[in-house]
Amino acid sequence: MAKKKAVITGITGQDGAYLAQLLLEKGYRVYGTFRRSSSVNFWRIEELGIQDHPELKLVEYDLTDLSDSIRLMQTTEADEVYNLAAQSFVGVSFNQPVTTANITGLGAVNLLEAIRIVNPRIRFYQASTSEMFGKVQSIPQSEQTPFYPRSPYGVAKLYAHWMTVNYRESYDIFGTSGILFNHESPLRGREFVTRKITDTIARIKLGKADLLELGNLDARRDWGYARDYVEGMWRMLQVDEPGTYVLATNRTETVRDFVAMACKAADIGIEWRGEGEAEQAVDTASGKVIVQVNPEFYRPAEVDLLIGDPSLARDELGWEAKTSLEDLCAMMVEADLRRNAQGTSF
Ligand code: NDP
Ligand code: GDR
Repeated sequence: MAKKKAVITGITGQDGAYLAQLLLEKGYRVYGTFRRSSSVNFWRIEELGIQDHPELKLVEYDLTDLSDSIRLMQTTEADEVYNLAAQSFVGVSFNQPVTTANITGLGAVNLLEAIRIVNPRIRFYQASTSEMFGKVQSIPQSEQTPFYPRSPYGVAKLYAHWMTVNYRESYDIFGTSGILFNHESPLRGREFVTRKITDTIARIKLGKADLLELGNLDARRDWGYARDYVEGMWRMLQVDEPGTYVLATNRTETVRDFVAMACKAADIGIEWRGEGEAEQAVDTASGKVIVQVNPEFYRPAEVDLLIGDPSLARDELGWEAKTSLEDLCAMMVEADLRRNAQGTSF
Protein backbone atom coordinates (compact mmCIF):
# COMPACT_ATOMS: atom_id res chain seq x y z
CA MET A 1 0.00 0.00 0.00
CA ALA A 2 1.23 3.51 -0.84
CA LYS A 3 2.44 5.56 2.10
CA LYS A 4 -0.05 8.08 3.46
CA LYS A 5 1.08 11.66 3.02
CA ALA A 6 0.37 14.38 5.55
CA VAL A 7 1.02 18.10 5.58
CA ILE A 8 1.59 19.73 8.97
CA THR A 9 1.60 23.51 8.93
CA GLY A 10 3.69 24.93 11.77
CA ILE A 11 6.23 22.12 12.31
CA THR A 12 8.50 24.53 14.20
CA GLY A 13 5.83 24.81 16.93
CA GLN A 14 5.14 22.54 19.91
CA ASP A 15 2.28 20.51 18.43
CA GLY A 16 3.78 20.37 14.93
CA ALA A 17 6.90 18.69 16.28
CA TYR A 18 5.02 16.06 18.33
CA LEU A 19 2.51 15.36 15.56
CA ALA A 20 5.33 14.93 13.02
CA GLN A 21 6.99 12.40 15.32
CA LEU A 22 3.72 10.50 15.76
CA LEU A 23 2.92 10.37 12.03
CA LEU A 24 6.47 9.27 11.15
CA GLU A 25 6.12 6.45 13.69
CA LYS A 26 2.86 5.49 11.97
CA GLY A 27 4.64 5.23 8.60
CA TYR A 28 3.49 8.49 6.99
CA ARG A 29 5.50 10.71 4.69
CA VAL A 30 5.32 14.08 6.45
CA TYR A 31 5.61 17.50 4.83
CA GLY A 32 6.28 19.95 7.64
CA THR A 33 6.02 23.63 6.84
CA PHE A 34 8.20 26.40 8.22
CA ARG A 35 8.28 30.16 7.57
CA ARG A 36 11.17 31.89 5.94
CA SER A 37 12.99 34.07 8.42
CA SER A 38 16.52 35.36 8.86
CA SER A 39 17.21 32.48 11.26
CA VAL A 40 14.79 29.55 11.24
CA ASN A 41 14.90 27.53 14.45
CA PHE A 42 14.27 23.78 14.36
CA TRP A 43 15.13 23.14 18.02
CA ARG A 44 11.95 21.14 18.71
CA ILE A 45 12.30 18.57 15.93
CA GLU A 46 16.00 18.39 16.81
CA GLU A 47 15.14 17.67 20.44
CA LEU A 48 12.82 14.87 19.26
CA GLY A 49 15.59 13.56 16.97
CA ILE A 50 13.45 13.56 13.81
CA GLN A 51 15.05 16.41 11.83
CA ASP A 52 16.95 14.00 9.53
CA HIS A 53 14.20 11.38 9.20
CA PRO A 54 14.10 10.25 5.56
CA GLU A 55 10.30 10.57 5.39
CA LEU A 56 10.25 14.12 6.78
CA LYS A 57 10.35 16.88 4.16
CA LEU A 58 10.60 20.48 5.34
CA VAL A 59 8.75 22.92 3.08
CA GLU A 60 8.97 26.70 3.15
CA TYR A 61 5.43 28.06 3.35
CA ASP A 62 3.39 30.99 4.60
CA LEU A 63 -0.22 30.41 5.64
CA THR A 64 -1.26 33.94 4.64
CA ASP A 65 -0.49 33.29 0.97
CA LEU A 66 -3.25 31.64 -1.09
CA SER A 67 -0.98 30.80 -4.03
CA ASP A 68 1.52 29.16 -1.68
CA SER A 69 -1.35 27.15 -0.18
CA ILE A 70 -2.48 25.97 -3.63
CA ARG A 71 1.10 25.06 -4.54
CA LEU A 72 1.49 23.17 -1.25
CA MET A 73 -1.56 21.02 -2.02
CA GLN A 74 -0.38 20.42 -5.61
CA THR A 75 3.23 19.49 -4.87
CA THR A 76 2.66 17.30 -1.80
CA GLU A 77 -0.44 15.42 -3.06
CA ALA A 78 -1.38 15.12 0.60
CA ASP A 79 -4.07 12.79 1.97
CA GLU A 80 -4.32 14.70 5.27
CA VAL A 81 -3.63 18.32 6.20
CA TYR A 82 -3.19 19.40 9.81
CA ASN A 83 -3.44 23.18 10.11
CA LEU A 84 -1.47 23.94 13.26
CA ALA A 85 0.12 27.20 12.11
CA ALA A 86 -1.12 30.30 13.89
CA GLN A 87 -0.17 33.43 15.76
CA SER A 88 -1.02 31.44 18.85
CA PHE A 89 -0.16 33.75 21.75
CA VAL A 90 -3.30 35.30 23.25
CA GLY A 91 -1.40 38.14 24.96
CA VAL A 92 0.22 39.34 21.72
CA SER A 93 -3.10 39.20 19.85
CA PHE A 94 -4.31 42.28 21.77
CA ASN A 95 -1.45 44.34 20.27
CA GLN A 96 -1.44 42.62 16.87
CA PRO A 97 -5.14 42.01 16.13
CA VAL A 98 -4.79 42.44 12.36
CA THR A 99 -1.80 40.13 12.00
CA THR A 100 -3.57 37.61 14.22
CA ALA A 101 -6.74 37.82 12.10
CA ASN A 102 -4.74 37.37 8.88
CA ILE A 103 -2.75 34.36 10.07
CA THR A 104 -4.98 32.65 12.62
CA GLY A 105 -8.33 33.44 10.95
CA LEU A 106 -7.94 33.96 7.21
CA GLY A 107 -4.97 31.59 6.97
CA ALA A 108 -7.24 28.60 7.50
CA VAL A 109 -9.43 29.76 4.59
CA ASN A 110 -6.41 29.84 2.27
CA LEU A 111 -5.90 26.17 3.01
CA LEU A 112 -9.59 25.31 2.72
CA GLU A 113 -9.75 27.08 -0.66
CA ALA A 114 -6.60 25.31 -1.83
CA ILE A 115 -8.16 21.97 -0.87
CA ARG A 116 -11.39 22.86 -2.66
CA ILE A 117 -9.48 23.84 -5.81
CA VAL A 118 -6.80 21.13 -5.90
CA ASN A 119 -8.34 18.03 -4.29
CA PRO A 120 -11.58 18.16 -2.25
CA ARG A 121 -10.93 14.63 -0.97
CA ILE A 122 -8.07 15.81 1.27
CA ARG A 123 -8.91 15.45 4.98
CA PHE A 124 -8.44 18.71 6.89
CA TYR A 125 -7.81 19.25 10.60
CA GLN A 126 -8.29 22.75 12.03
CA ALA A 127 -6.58 23.54 15.36
CA SER A 128 -9.46 25.17 17.20
CA THR A 129 -9.26 26.15 20.84
CA SER A 130 -11.00 26.42 24.19
CA GLU A 131 -10.30 30.17 23.91
CA MET A 132 -13.41 30.24 21.69
CA PHE A 133 -15.48 29.59 24.87
CA GLY A 134 -13.84 32.63 26.50
CA LYS A 135 -16.33 34.05 28.96
CA VAL A 136 -17.76 30.66 29.65
CA GLN A 137 -21.49 30.12 29.35
CA SER A 138 -21.59 26.76 31.19
CA ILE A 139 -19.34 24.32 33.04
CA PRO A 140 -17.79 22.03 31.84
CA GLN A 141 -17.46 23.16 28.20
CA SER A 142 -18.40 20.70 25.47
CA GLU A 143 -19.13 20.77 21.72
CA GLN A 144 -22.58 22.17 22.65
CA THR A 145 -21.40 25.11 24.75
CA PRO A 146 -22.01 28.54 23.15
CA PHE A 147 -18.91 30.51 22.18
CA TYR A 148 -17.93 33.91 23.62
CA PRO A 149 -14.29 34.65 22.72
CA ARG A 150 -12.44 37.23 24.82
CA SER A 151 -9.39 38.08 22.70
CA PRO A 152 -8.54 38.88 19.08
CA TYR A 153 -6.93 35.43 19.00
CA GLY A 154 -10.15 33.75 20.18
CA VAL A 155 -12.23 35.67 17.66
CA ALA A 156 -9.86 34.78 14.79
CA LYS A 157 -9.95 31.09 15.79
CA LEU A 158 -13.73 31.16 15.94
CA TYR A 159 -13.86 32.47 12.36
CA ALA A 160 -11.53 29.66 11.22
CA HIS A 161 -13.66 27.14 13.13
CA TRP A 162 -16.89 28.22 11.47
CA MET A 163 -15.25 28.33 8.04
CA THR A 164 -14.17 24.72 8.57
CA VAL A 165 -17.75 23.78 9.45
CA ASN A 166 -19.01 25.80 6.47
CA TYR A 167 -16.69 24.06 3.97
CA ARG A 168 -17.82 20.74 5.41
CA GLU A 169 -21.47 21.61 4.88
CA SER A 170 -21.13 23.54 1.59
CA TYR A 171 -18.62 21.45 -0.36
CA ASP A 172 -18.63 18.11 1.42
CA ILE A 173 -14.98 18.60 2.40
CA PHE A 174 -13.72 16.42 5.27
CA GLY A 175 -13.08 19.41 7.52
CA THR A 176 -12.73 18.56 11.21
CA SER A 177 -12.30 21.02 14.04
CA GLY A 178 -10.54 19.92 17.23
CA ILE A 179 -11.41 22.21 20.14
CA LEU A 180 -8.34 21.59 22.24
CA PHE A 181 -7.90 22.84 25.76
CA ASN A 182 -4.44 24.02 26.89
CA HIS A 183 -1.76 21.42 26.37
CA GLU A 184 1.80 21.80 27.49
CA SER A 185 5.14 19.99 27.39
CA PRO A 186 8.89 20.55 27.65
CA LEU A 187 8.59 21.83 24.04
CA ARG A 188 6.13 24.60 24.98
CA GLY A 189 7.17 28.15 24.05
CA ARG A 190 8.57 30.15 26.99
CA GLU A 191 5.98 32.93 26.61
CA PHE A 192 3.17 30.61 27.78
CA VAL A 193 2.55 30.54 31.50
CA THR A 194 3.37 26.90 32.34
CA ARG A 195 6.74 26.92 30.59
CA LYS A 196 7.52 30.42 31.86
CA ILE A 197 6.95 29.01 35.36
CA THR A 198 8.94 25.77 34.96
CA ASP A 199 11.82 27.52 33.17
CA THR A 200 12.11 30.34 35.72
CA ILE A 201 11.72 28.04 38.73
CA ALA A 202 14.48 25.83 37.27
CA ARG A 203 16.73 28.88 36.87
CA ILE A 204 15.95 30.02 40.43
CA LYS A 205 16.85 26.55 41.68
CA LEU A 206 20.16 26.71 39.77
CA GLY A 207 20.93 30.22 41.07
CA LYS A 208 20.56 31.70 37.56
CA ALA A 209 17.46 33.82 38.30
CA ASP A 210 15.94 35.48 41.39
CA LEU A 211 12.33 36.22 40.60
CA LEU A 212 9.31 34.91 38.69
CA GLU A 213 6.87 37.68 37.72
CA LEU A 214 3.36 36.70 36.68
CA GLY A 215 -0.01 38.28 35.89
CA ASN A 216 -3.35 36.80 36.95
CA LEU A 217 -2.70 33.98 39.43
CA ASP A 218 -6.41 33.17 39.72
CA ALA A 219 -6.94 32.12 36.07
CA ARG A 220 -8.04 28.50 35.88
CA ARG A 221 -7.03 26.23 33.03
CA ASP A 222 -7.58 22.62 32.00
CA TRP A 223 -3.97 21.64 31.25
CA GLY A 224 -3.00 18.41 29.49
CA TYR A 225 0.10 16.93 27.85
CA ALA A 226 0.69 17.87 24.19
CA ARG A 227 1.85 14.38 23.21
CA ASP A 228 -1.53 12.94 24.29
CA TYR A 229 -3.37 15.64 22.32
CA VAL A 230 -1.64 15.15 18.94
CA GLU A 231 -2.77 11.51 19.09
CA GLY A 232 -6.33 12.87 19.34
CA MET A 233 -5.80 15.08 16.27
CA TRP A 234 -4.73 12.06 14.25
CA ARG A 235 -7.69 10.01 15.48
CA MET A 236 -10.08 12.74 14.35
CA LEU A 237 -9.00 12.27 10.73
CA GLN A 238 -9.26 8.45 10.84
CA VAL A 239 -13.01 8.17 11.52
CA ASP A 240 -15.63 7.95 8.74
CA GLU A 241 -17.22 11.39 9.15
CA PRO A 242 -15.78 14.84 9.83
CA GLY A 243 -16.89 16.56 13.02
CA THR A 244 -16.06 18.79 15.97
CA TYR A 245 -14.41 17.33 19.06
CA VAL A 246 -13.30 18.69 22.44
CA LEU A 247 -10.00 17.33 23.84
CA ALA A 248 -9.47 18.10 27.53
CA THR A 249 -8.62 16.46 30.86
CA ASN A 250 -11.77 17.57 32.74
CA ARG A 251 -9.63 18.96 35.59
CA THR A 252 -9.00 22.65 36.24
CA GLU A 253 -6.34 24.35 38.37
CA THR A 254 -5.21 27.92 38.93
CA VAL A 255 -1.94 29.45 37.76
CA ARG A 256 -1.07 29.70 41.48
CA ASP A 257 -1.57 25.91 41.83
CA PHE A 258 0.78 25.32 38.90
CA VAL A 259 3.46 27.51 40.53
CA ALA A 260 3.15 25.46 43.74
CA MET A 261 3.40 22.21 41.76
CA ALA A 262 6.52 23.40 39.93
CA CYS A 263 8.18 24.49 43.19
CA LYS A 264 7.42 21.10 44.70
CA ALA A 265 8.92 19.35 41.66
CA ALA A 266 12.07 21.50 42.04
CA ASP A 267 12.15 20.82 45.79
CA ILE A 268 11.68 24.48 46.73
CA GLY A 269 9.43 25.15 49.77
CA ILE A 270 7.21 28.24 49.41
CA GLU A 271 4.72 30.20 51.45
CA TRP A 272 2.17 32.57 49.91
CA ARG A 273 1.46 35.98 51.40
CA GLY A 274 -0.46 39.13 50.40
CA GLU A 275 -3.39 39.49 48.04
CA GLY A 276 -4.12 40.80 44.56
CA GLU A 277 -1.24 42.80 43.08
CA ALA A 278 0.65 42.43 46.39
CA GLU A 279 0.57 38.62 46.37
CA GLN A 280 3.98 36.96 46.66
CA ALA A 281 5.56 33.57 47.29
CA VAL A 282 8.51 33.38 49.65
CA ASP A 283 11.19 30.69 49.58
CA THR A 284 10.90 29.17 53.07
CA ALA A 285 14.61 28.21 53.13
CA SER A 286 16.09 31.61 52.17
CA GLY A 287 13.21 33.92 53.19
CA LYS A 288 13.49 35.63 49.77
CA VAL A 289 10.52 36.57 47.57
CA ILE A 290 10.77 34.38 44.47
CA VAL A 291 7.31 34.92 42.91
CA GLN A 292 5.44 38.21 42.61
CA VAL A 293 2.61 39.74 40.61
CA ASN A 294 3.39 42.23 37.86
CA PRO A 295 0.24 43.85 36.39
CA GLU A 296 2.15 44.23 33.09
CA PHE A 297 1.14 40.62 32.45
CA TYR A 298 -2.59 41.19 32.97
CA ARG A 299 -4.73 40.99 29.83
CA PRO A 300 -7.32 43.59 28.73
CA ALA A 301 -9.96 40.84 28.90
CA GLU A 302 -9.36 37.54 30.67
CA VAL A 303 -10.66 34.00 30.31
CA ASP A 304 -11.24 33.09 33.95
CA LEU A 305 -12.11 29.42 33.99
CA LEU A 306 -11.77 26.60 31.49
CA ILE A 307 -12.66 22.97 32.08
CA GLY A 308 -13.51 20.69 29.20
CA ASP A 309 -15.81 17.71 28.79
CA PRO A 310 -14.04 15.25 26.46
CA SER A 311 -16.81 12.58 26.52
CA LEU A 312 -17.52 12.73 22.78
CA ALA A 313 -13.85 12.15 21.93
CA ARG A 314 -13.77 9.26 24.41
CA ASP A 315 -16.92 7.65 22.99
CA GLU A 316 -16.31 8.21 19.26
CA LEU A 317 -12.50 8.29 19.01
CA GLY A 318 -11.49 6.16 22.01
CA TRP A 319 -9.30 9.09 23.13
CA GLU A 320 -8.45 10.16 26.66
CA ALA A 321 -5.79 12.27 28.32
CA LYS A 322 -3.32 9.86 29.94
CA THR A 323 -0.89 12.14 31.74
CA SER A 324 -1.61 13.75 35.12
CA LEU A 325 -0.85 17.44 35.66
CA GLU A 326 1.63 16.54 38.43
CA ASP A 327 3.57 14.24 36.05
CA LEU A 328 3.43 16.82 33.26
CA CYS A 329 4.71 19.59 35.53
CA ALA A 330 7.50 17.39 36.93
CA MET A 331 8.53 16.43 33.36
CA MET A 332 8.73 20.11 32.38
CA VAL A 333 10.70 21.12 35.49
CA GLU A 334 13.14 18.26 34.96
CA ALA A 335 13.70 19.22 31.31
CA ASP A 336 14.23 22.88 32.26
CA LEU A 337 16.66 21.99 35.05
CA ARG A 338 18.67 19.90 32.57
CA ARG A 339 18.61 22.46 29.76
CA ASN A 340 19.44 25.42 31.98
CA ALA A 341 22.29 23.51 33.65
CA GLN A 342 23.70 22.78 30.17
CA GLY A 343 22.99 26.30 28.88
CA THR A 344 20.94 24.89 25.99
CA SER A 345 17.47 26.24 26.76
CA PHE A 346 15.10 27.66 24.11
P1 NDP B 1 3.07 27.34 18.52
O1 NDP B 1 2.95 28.79 18.72
O2 NDP B 1 4.12 26.58 19.27
O3 NDP B 1 3.33 27.06 16.95
C1 NDP B 1 2.70 27.80 15.97
C2 NDP B 1 3.31 27.46 14.62
O4 NDP B 1 2.68 28.28 13.61
C3 NDP B 1 4.82 27.77 14.51
O5 NDP B 1 5.43 26.71 13.80
C4 NDP B 1 4.86 29.05 13.69
O6 NDP B 1 6.03 29.23 12.97
C5 NDP B 1 3.70 28.79 12.74
N1 NDP B 1 3.25 29.99 12.05
C6 NDP B 1 2.91 31.18 12.60
N2 NDP B 1 2.55 32.05 11.63
C7 NDP B 1 2.66 31.40 10.44
C8 NDP B 1 2.44 31.76 9.09
N3 NDP B 1 2.03 32.99 8.74
N4 NDP B 1 2.65 30.83 8.13
C9 NDP B 1 3.08 29.60 8.46
N5 NDP B 1 3.33 29.20 9.71
C10 NDP B 1 3.12 30.09 10.71
O7 NDP B 1 1.64 26.70 18.77
P2 NDP B 1 1.24 25.25 19.36
O8 NDP B 1 2.09 24.22 18.73
O9 NDP B 1 1.13 25.33 20.84
O10 NDP B 1 -0.27 25.12 18.83
C11 NDP B 1 -0.57 24.57 17.56
C12 NDP B 1 -1.91 25.08 17.09
O11 NDP B 1 -2.93 24.68 18.00
C13 NDP B 1 -2.01 26.60 17.00
O12 NDP B 1 -2.85 26.89 15.90
C14 NDP B 1 -2.68 27.00 18.30
O13 NDP B 1 -3.36 28.22 18.14
C15 NDP B 1 -3.61 25.83 18.50
N6 NDP B 1 -3.95 25.51 19.87
C16 NDP B 1 -2.95 25.30 20.78
C17 NDP B 1 -3.27 24.91 22.06
C18 NDP B 1 -2.21 24.69 23.08
O14 NDP B 1 -2.57 24.63 24.27
N7 NDP B 1 -0.95 24.51 22.71
C19 NDP B 1 -4.67 24.69 22.46
C20 NDP B 1 -5.63 24.89 21.40
C21 NDP B 1 -5.26 25.28 20.15
P3 NDP B 1 7.28 30.08 13.57
O15 NDP B 1 8.09 29.09 14.33
O16 NDP B 1 7.95 30.58 12.34
O17 NDP B 1 6.71 31.16 14.41
P1 GDR C 1 -3.67 30.78 27.10
O1 GDR C 1 -2.23 30.40 27.66
O2 GDR C 1 -3.88 32.25 27.06
O3 GDR C 1 -4.65 29.97 27.89
O4 GDR C 1 -3.57 30.27 25.60
P2 GDR C 1 -1.16 31.19 28.52
O5 GDR C 1 -0.26 30.16 29.07
O6 GDR C 1 -0.55 32.33 27.78
O7 GDR C 1 -2.06 31.83 29.71
C1 GDR C 1 -2.80 31.02 30.60
C2 GDR C 1 -3.34 31.88 31.73
O8 GDR C 1 -2.25 32.29 32.56
C3 GDR C 1 -2.43 33.66 32.86
N1 GDR C 1 -1.12 34.26 33.21
C4 GDR C 1 -0.08 34.40 32.37
N2 GDR C 1 0.08 34.04 31.09
C5 GDR C 1 1.28 34.29 30.50
N3 GDR C 1 1.47 33.89 29.23
N4 GDR C 1 2.28 34.92 31.16
C6 GDR C 1 2.16 35.32 32.47
O9 GDR C 1 3.08 35.88 33.06
C7 GDR C 1 0.92 35.04 33.11
N5 GDR C 1 0.44 35.25 34.35
C8 GDR C 1 -0.79 34.78 34.40
C9 GDR C 1 -3.05 34.25 31.61
O10 GDR C 1 -3.63 35.52 31.90
C10 GDR C 1 -4.03 33.15 31.27
O11 GDR C 1 -5.21 33.32 32.01
C11 GDR C 1 -2.95 29.02 25.28
C12 GDR C 1 -2.34 29.14 23.87
O12 GDR C 1 -1.61 27.98 23.59
C13 GDR C 1 -3.45 29.28 22.83
O13 GDR C 1 -2.86 29.22 21.52
C14 GDR C 1 -4.45 28.14 23.02
O14 GDR C 1 -5.47 28.26 22.06
C15 GDR C 1 -4.99 28.13 24.43
O15 GDR C 1 -3.91 27.98 25.33
C16 GDR C 1 -5.96 26.97 24.66
